[in-house]
Amino acid sequence: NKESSSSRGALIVLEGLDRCGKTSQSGRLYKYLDEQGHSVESWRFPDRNTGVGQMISSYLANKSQLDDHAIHLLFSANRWEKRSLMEEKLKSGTTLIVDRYSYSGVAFSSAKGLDIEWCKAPEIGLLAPDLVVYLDISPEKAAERGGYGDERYEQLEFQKKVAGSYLSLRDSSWKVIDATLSIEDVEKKLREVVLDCMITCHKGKPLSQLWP
Ligand code: Z5A
Repeated sequence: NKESSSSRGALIVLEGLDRCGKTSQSGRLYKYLDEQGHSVESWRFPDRNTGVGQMISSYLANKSQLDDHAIHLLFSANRWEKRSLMEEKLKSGTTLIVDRYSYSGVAFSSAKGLDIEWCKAPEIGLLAPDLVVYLDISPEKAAERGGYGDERYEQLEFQKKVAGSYLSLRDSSWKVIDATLSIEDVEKKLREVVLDCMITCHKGKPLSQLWP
């Protein structure tokens, strides 16, 4: 399931618990790469702007109820509806910084008790990231950051389960950054691993698909 390509952009995914700093770091990384003259875009999942995304947003805000399997498939569909655009952008040389991806899908749904292999199945065939960065913070420390909002998963007990799910998903290719360091120190470490990855992609590393 490999495809050949040359001088393409990199697919960079940021993962982690709620409030680990993904949004802050995506913004900083985007600004840095853009200023360095790279073609770069900042994406996030769920993408709440699509029809599917609006259903997800309403569920997260507790405005609608859905079976756990059904919401899992919607999160996955939300990635599938962006797949061809993602491939187009990467092949045309644009690097994508993506705040949450399939790993969030599997980590959050399996934390509810759904079978992990069942959770992975609808993600098969999506583009595999060139780099997954896990911003590592304990659920307790994350909860101290300004408190949680009102969204469905923003509860300490549930975040503890999600942390456990992420642990079982992590593999040696993931880059783990201590998210309790200062924003500037996290930013510096993130830049290093991202620039390394971008060089590998520019040199012609082929795009591949989930799950490797
Ligand atoms: N979900 C799912 O179930 N299935 C899926 O397939 C996908 C997602 C894709 C919505 O996500 C929910 O959907 C999410 C997973 C689930 N539920 N939860 N939990 P979202 O993207 O809308 O929400 P979020 O990812 O949880 O984002 P967030 O709350 O915006 O957190 P963040 O982006 O990781 O953190 P932040 O906004 O950058 O920072 C949080 C605060 O900490 C802020 O005040 C910062 O100034 C501060 N901060 C950041 N870094 C630091 C450092 N280094 N030191 C001190 N303070 C810091």
